[in-house]
Order: sequence, then C-alpha cells, then structure tokens
Amino acid sequence: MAEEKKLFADKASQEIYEKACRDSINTVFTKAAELKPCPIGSAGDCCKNCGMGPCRVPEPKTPGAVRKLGLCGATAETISARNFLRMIAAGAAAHSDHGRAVAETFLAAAKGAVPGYAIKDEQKLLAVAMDLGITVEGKETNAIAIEVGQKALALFGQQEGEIAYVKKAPQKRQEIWRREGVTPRGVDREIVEIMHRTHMGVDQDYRSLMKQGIRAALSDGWGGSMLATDLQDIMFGTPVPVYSEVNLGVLRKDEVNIIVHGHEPLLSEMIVIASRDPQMLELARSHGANGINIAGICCTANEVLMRHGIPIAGNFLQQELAITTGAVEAMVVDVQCVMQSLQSVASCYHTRLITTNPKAHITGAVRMVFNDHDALNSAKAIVTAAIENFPNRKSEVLIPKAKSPMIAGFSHETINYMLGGSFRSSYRPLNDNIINGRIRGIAGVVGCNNARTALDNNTLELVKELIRHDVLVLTTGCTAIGCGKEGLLTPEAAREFAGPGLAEVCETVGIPPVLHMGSCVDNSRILIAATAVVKDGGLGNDISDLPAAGAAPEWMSEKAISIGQYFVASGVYTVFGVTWPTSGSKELTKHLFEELETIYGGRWDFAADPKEMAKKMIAHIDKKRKELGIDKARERVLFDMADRRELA
Ligand code: NFS
Repeated sequence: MAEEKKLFADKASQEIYEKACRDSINTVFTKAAELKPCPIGSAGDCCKNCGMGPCRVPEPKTPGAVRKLGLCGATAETISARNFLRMIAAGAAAHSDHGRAVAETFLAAAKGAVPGYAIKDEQKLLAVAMDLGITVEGKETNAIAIEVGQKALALFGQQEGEIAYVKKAPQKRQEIWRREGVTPRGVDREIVEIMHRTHMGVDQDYRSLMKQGIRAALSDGWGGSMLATDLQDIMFGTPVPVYSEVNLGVLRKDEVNIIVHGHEPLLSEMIVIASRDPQMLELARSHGANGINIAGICCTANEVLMRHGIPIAGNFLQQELAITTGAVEAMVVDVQCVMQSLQSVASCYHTRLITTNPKAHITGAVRMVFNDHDALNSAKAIVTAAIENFPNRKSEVLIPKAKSPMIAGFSHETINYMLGGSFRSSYRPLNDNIINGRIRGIAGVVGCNNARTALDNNTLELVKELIRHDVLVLTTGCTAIGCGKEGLLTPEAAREFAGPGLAEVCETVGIPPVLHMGSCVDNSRILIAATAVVKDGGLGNDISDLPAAGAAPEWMSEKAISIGQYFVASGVYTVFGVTWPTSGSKELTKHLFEELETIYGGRWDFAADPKEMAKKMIAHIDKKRKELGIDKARERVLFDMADRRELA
C-alpha cells in the first residue's frame, strides 16, 4: 500500500485508485511508494556507457574531499552532459519516428495507395509545400502532395545543410543558430551524432556536447515534430475549436468502451471511423451493448480530441486506472508512454490489451498489427474484438461520475482566425492586448504526469497562478488533459480563475484562459504561435524578446527534455519541476541555467514548488515587459480596471 499522502488532484482517480487497492492491483502509485529513485542516477552522476562501469561519481559528502572521476577520467560534468544528451536523443527519436510514420503514410496517401487516407486540408498542403520550397503553380493537388511527402521523408535523413523548416523561425533566431553553428541537419543524423559523441572517449567537453544536444533538439522541434503536426493536419484536418469531455467519467456502463492510448493518430483515426460504421454498431447491439464509446489516453487522446471531439478518459497516470474501472473492453496501444504493467492490470479484469505497432510488443498482450494499406479493415478487426469482449465483463464495474466539459482545437491557424476573423486573420489583437497590458504575457505549460508527485497538482497550481496574474496559458500533452479535468479549458474558467485583464480579453474573444493546442508533437504549434507574435510586430524581433515563458511542472519523459532543449534554444525561459537530471553537476547546471541565456536568450531553470515556479515565470515575463518598455502600460490598464470595478 502507498503511504498516506495526496496522490491525485481529481476525485475520479482517487475513487478508482481505492478500487485498485481493494482489487489488490499493483499500480504505479503503489510501486512508487516502495521503489525510490536512485539518488546518484537521478542527479546525472552515474555513467554506464562502457563495460568498466557503471561509474558513480556523486558529490563527496565530506567538505573539501576530492570528487571521484570515472575510470576513464570522465568528470561529473561530462558524465552528466552525456546522460542529458542521450535523453534528448531518445526524446527526439520518439517524436521524429512518429513524424516519419506519418510522412510514409502521407506519401502513400498522396499516391492513392492507402485507401481511407486523403488530403483533407488543401490550404495547409499549399502552405507546407511552400515552406518546403516546392513550387505549386500549375500543379494538381495530388502532385503537390507527392512532392511534399517525398521532401518530408527526405528531411528526416538530410545529411548536409540546414533543414527547410528552420526558415520558419524569426530571422534573428536563425542568425543566432548560424552564429553558434547549431542550425540542424536532418534529425536522424543529429541523433546518431549524439550517440557517437557520447560513446566512451569521444566528446569530453560539456559545452561542446550541449551544442550537439541543441542541434538534435532543434531538428526535433523545428523538424520531425513540426512535420508530424503539419502532415497530420493535412491528412486529418487542421484542428478548430471543438467541445468534448474529460476524465474517467466519460466511460459508459452500457456501451462497448475502447480506449486508444499512445501517440500516432494513423490507427486511432480509423478506429473512430470504424466505430461509427452501422455494421459495427449492429454487432455491438447484438452483443448487448447500446453503442461503441471511444475514449483516449495520453497524446493519441489529444489527437482524436482535437480533430473529432472524442472524449478523453485520462492522462498518463490514469492508464492503469481506466482498466481498473472494469468497464474497458479493449485498450488499443501503439507507441510511447504505454506502461508494461497494463497487461498485468488487464489480466485482473476482462480488458483486452491490444498492441498494434510493429515497433512495440508487450509480452502477454493480444497482437493485432495495424496495416495502413488496409487501415479500415485493421480498425474494424480491433473494434470487433472489443465488441466480442463486452459480454465478458466479470468484476464490479465502477465508472466515476467525475468528468468535465472542455473546448480544445486551438491550432495556430485557429488562434489566428479567432483573433482576427477570416478576412483579416492575424495575431494583432493578441499583440495589442499584450502591449496594453491586459494580457501580461504568454506561458506554454506542457508535459507529463510523474508518479513522484501528486497527479496534476503542480500543474494546476501553476496554471491557476499564471492565469490569475493575467498570463495566457498555451498547453499540450498530459498537462492539457489535467487542465481539462479541472475545468480550465472552458471560456467560463476565465471569469472564475483569470485576472481581470485576461478575463476581459477571453470574454471578448470567447476563448478559455488556457488554450489546448494538441499533443506533444504539437508543441511545434507553440513555436509557430510565438513566431507569429514576433512577426506581427511591437514585441521585439525574436522569440527571446517576448514576455513569455515555458514550463513542464510534472515532466517524466525523455521527450520532455528534447522539448525543453528546443524551447530554450529558441529563446524561451523554461522551468521544469519534480526533478532535475543534471543536479549532481554544478558546473553543467550553471551552463544550462545561466550561461545559455547569454548565448540564446533562453535558459533552463528548475522549481519543485509550483508557486515558486509561477513566481519565476512571472518575474521573467515582467523583465521582458520592462525591456520592451511596456511595463507602464500594464499598470495603467489595471488601474483602470480597478477603477471601473469600484465605480460599478
Ligand atoms: Ni508527452 Fe504524450 Fe503524456 Fe508526457 Fe507521454 S503522453 S508525448 S510524454 S506522458 S505528456
């Protein structure tokens, strides 16, 4: 049993966790209470990159004692930097391999080789084609799509020269990257170079290592991830505001519940279509169910939410709990953030855990590999397996009442349109409201849940503190899901939680104070939004000039480290919570927390306490407002607001 401390910010999770304890399920929460993180490894002070080690080189406890080196002489700085880079490599690889899978299907779709997939957003196709340097005049849509698919695929393995998407960044940013020699080539090459440089006896200077970390991270953020987002938008539609619901309460007692969990929307899009097929619905009825309910977990959830309004059952730490309800006929998983424990939890209930991706097997799970050349039939086979499992519900079914309404779908294109209208879409009103001080600044709050801290707790405290201080929050990933559960993704939340300036803007435009921009590859949308703000003018010439900050209060995935690194290198002050993976090396941490700012205008920081994190971010935003000379405007407008309230 886990020790008695608060584990969840939401009631539904608590309720099902108690059921898990009653059912003797060994969840991530019980394991976290029993298995503590290794203090040396978590600080970055352990090198296992060769067979002479692992060499552990923690800071000596006795003052003045000489710190140990690795057997090869590697210093704590080198060891810590290598570990950090390998996290970036794994994170960038995960995002970008997802992007590659999308690009492969995209190209096949453009050639008409994969029935069921098509070009949905022609306007975005043209925009992406031009970004990739393709001439579009006089060409048919499909011919353009084929060229886009080919160029996109080639971009992953680009050996020499800058990747095309770098040109989407503000001019000044591109110049900084060129000056520092970190403008990336293709993501495959940059990741391989990380693995080479961090091999025993290669790059042994943490500054040099960290530059390679930046190259690889940039090739993810402005490369692999951005391509994933763009190509998915073209194939499945660019998100527009959509209403849905979130939390375990979206499961239905009388319907076949299918959970799609993981990251790539290629299959889940098809499952959504299959679940609406009259034949499938008839089959469900013949098995005693009143319908088929699709719900998501993790970023697959965000993908199908953004484009179809499919409800979300929960975020990362709720995956085992969803099965524990006893109401899930099938959990369909592909890649990333899928716990191996799911199979043992599923085996205690009737749930079929179905693995679908050629790259990801789970021992004991049902294997139904997804074939994108016969996508709809692949999806129908999975839905059928779930339906046939409906009569097998055995244990007590407990679906919590808790679920919250939310509005998602805030792509960059949608924000542009909502602010400016279809004839003059622009970020101008946003910039004006930042300049006049109604909006103090912008924060990107993203990332995971982490079993070392109460689920969603830090996220919600941080986000509420930010919007209370008139900071507009952009969110993605599991953080967005956490915000949804708390009701922060509704326009009404502005009145309840936001400061007067932000609330006024949200009410005028009709948007929530926290904008859900999608999955974690969609953090690229935040880069594009920040660039759009720069390009609209009045707030400096670069992302690093903006009154903006980033945070991942409950990160756990290596992907988060890659994301953080590309945000920092793009000029964003970025704060992480829970734990800091280089904390054992003071010099390296100083490089990341201080020195990088003098080079890139952005830097890393750490704060375990969400209030402290908010304070740091707001202080950074205010510093930027001062540098832009717009600090006084805010005082004026807020005085006016207070005045007006008094009069009322
Ligand atoms: Ni992002 Fe999305 Fe969630 Fe973290 Fe995992 S699902 S890709 S890594 S846990 S936010």
